Amino acid sequence: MAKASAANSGPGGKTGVRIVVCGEKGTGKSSLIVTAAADTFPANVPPVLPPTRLPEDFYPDRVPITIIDTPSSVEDRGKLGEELRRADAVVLTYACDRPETLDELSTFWLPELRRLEVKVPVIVVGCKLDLRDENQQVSLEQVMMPIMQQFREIETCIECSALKQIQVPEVFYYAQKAVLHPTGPLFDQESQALKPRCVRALKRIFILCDHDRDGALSDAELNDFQVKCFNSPLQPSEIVGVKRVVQEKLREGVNERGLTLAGFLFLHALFIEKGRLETTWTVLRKFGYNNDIKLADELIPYSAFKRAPDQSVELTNEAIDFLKGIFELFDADDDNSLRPIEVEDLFSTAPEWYMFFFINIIIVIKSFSLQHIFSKCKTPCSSHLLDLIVF
Ligand SMILES: Nc1nc2c(ncn2[C@@H]2O[C@H](COP(=O)(O)OP(=O)(O)OP(=O)(O)O)[C@@H](O)[C@H]2O)c(=O)[nH]1
Ligand SMILES: [Mg+2]
Repeated sequence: MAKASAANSGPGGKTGVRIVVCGEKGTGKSSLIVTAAADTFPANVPPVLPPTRLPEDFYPDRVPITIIDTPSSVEDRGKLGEELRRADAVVLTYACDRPETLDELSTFWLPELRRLEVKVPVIVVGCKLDLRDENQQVSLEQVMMPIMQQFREIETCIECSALKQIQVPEVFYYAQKAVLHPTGPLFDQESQALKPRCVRALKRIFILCDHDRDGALSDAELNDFQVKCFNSPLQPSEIVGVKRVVQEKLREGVNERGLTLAGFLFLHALFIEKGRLETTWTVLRKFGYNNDIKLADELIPYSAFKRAPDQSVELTNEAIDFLKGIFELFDADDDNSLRPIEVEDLFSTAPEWYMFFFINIIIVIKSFSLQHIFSKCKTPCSSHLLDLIVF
């Protein structure tokens, strides 16, 4: 049963997206919803529509959307709050022909969402674009930039006209996209940089794709990566194009062996900056990461192997060769030992608890000599320690 529903779910396991539309009275909320769903501008709309469903084939992500219209009267604020608390995303409207409704976004609506602790992406929508004063010289970007800087929860802003059917489907597309491919876990808006957990995950993916472990993705490795994530190969000219874009902005992003880790991370930051978050999310999800950028439990190896008192554990030659290879790879200064910074690098792609676990072992090893540890293994507590080391 659980498997069947997982198969029917969209990116990140979502089976539906609930978008709540709110904003000042008469800004065009209900007309926008009807026009999006029915593809025609309604002559008359009731003040508040019943929930409107957009079928799963409405947008490419194939996740059905439920749009909730809301009342704008002050008496109905309780109902509005209830709906907002159940929202996956909020569409917040103003009217392009009434500048005061834009001002009210920062004086009332956005602070109100914060007060209600609605922590979902907000799409600001300027309705009735057809009525905008043509002499108005300021661009949407100029108007919205300071508001977006103050209220980072605004995912995007867009102007539309339900009457002229301009950019109406886009409104709910962006809202759905903000839910299915959220910015928050990937990118820090304040510092304009990838978040540490995202960097760690991408670094692990890079290492997994760098089959010959030469610190760069060759054209063939890039192509394998592309096929794995997007089911289609890259044309040679596309590979050249990708590398050129990276190299132009970040010289060390490409070397004679291919795309470096710095280049790979840069490329993802660029996708996110350009609003192509679905690209980075597709990559992360293909490699088993969930919406919190944590690896799915079944991908984390866990051995329930228990040693009987008269049994011992030995690594196979293949395991030893593999570990030696890894050791040499991370022994950047070739001094046959891993300095703390090299150890940190070695475990930087592991889940947090893994890292904690290994760093603790290393601390123990550093504070005892190995012989000391083995001599102590006769006590139950230290025998557990030996298990950890063997693991
Ligand atoms: N010119 C123009 N008029 C629009 C557009 N969208 C809505 N309107 C008109 O604006 C008025 C208000 O539209 P509604 O859709 O009822 O707005 P609302 O925000 O739902 O209003 P309340 O529910 O009363 O808060 C109606 O007369 C609509 O016909 C548009 O894109 N262009
Ligand atoms: Mg209405």
